[in-house]
Amino acid sequence: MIKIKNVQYVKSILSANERPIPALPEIAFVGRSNVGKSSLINCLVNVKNLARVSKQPGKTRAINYFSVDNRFYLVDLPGYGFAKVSKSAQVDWQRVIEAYLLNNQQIRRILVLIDSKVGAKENDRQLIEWLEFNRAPYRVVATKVDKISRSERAVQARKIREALNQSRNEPLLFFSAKDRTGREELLKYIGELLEGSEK
Ligand SMILES: Nc1nc2c(ncn2[C@@H]2O[C@H](COP(=O)(O)OP(=O)(O)OP(=O)(O)O)[C@@H](O)[C@H]2O)c(=O)[nH]1
Ligand SMILES: [Mg+2]
Repeated sequence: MIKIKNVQYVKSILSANERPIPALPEIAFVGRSNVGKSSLINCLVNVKNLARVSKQPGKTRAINYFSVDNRFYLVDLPGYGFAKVSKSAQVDWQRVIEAYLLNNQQIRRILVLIDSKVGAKENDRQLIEWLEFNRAPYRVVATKVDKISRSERAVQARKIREALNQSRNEPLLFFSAKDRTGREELLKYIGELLEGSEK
């Protein structure tokens, strides 16, 4: 498991060519608005208000970079699928996200967050399909797992995999920023990703 000592907000960008220097490995967080991306990042690094959390969906509008021990970046992407946002703004966001995700050699993993209780929606399925098509490395993290019972986990995991057309043994990580379920597992996973890439 990686130890995190110093975390800093680096910058917010709207286009891929503004990515921070130095280039470091990047772990990206993507998912629907309100799914808990910013909360997960705060929980992971143990800093309360690092990434902004909001009750208003659509809060994170730019791509936010956080540097961890000058070793790698956690990247908080804007959420998609928020109904109150105009169609043209949705398309803009999609462009921003896709441009970031494509042709980025620094990305070690794209963590696709899906709400444990709500499950995967059509736009989640489209994102996964797009990631697969582009051979982008991703893994699904089911968030807010404190909202469902232990026995519901397996049921929800099956539903999410089905909705995303994934195989039954596709790994899925459960996480809760509220009770910190899955935090150590995710830190361990990120540690493995970084080790693999630093060799
Ligand atoms: N119960 C519960 N609530 C959570 C959890 N994580 C986040 N929330 C709540 O969900 C809401 C949205 O959380 P955010 O972290 O802002 O979600 P986001 O994905 O960053 O949202 P956008 O920036 O709008 O895309 C907030 O009210 C959080 O308090 C969790 O693990 N459990
Ligand atoms: Mg956010």
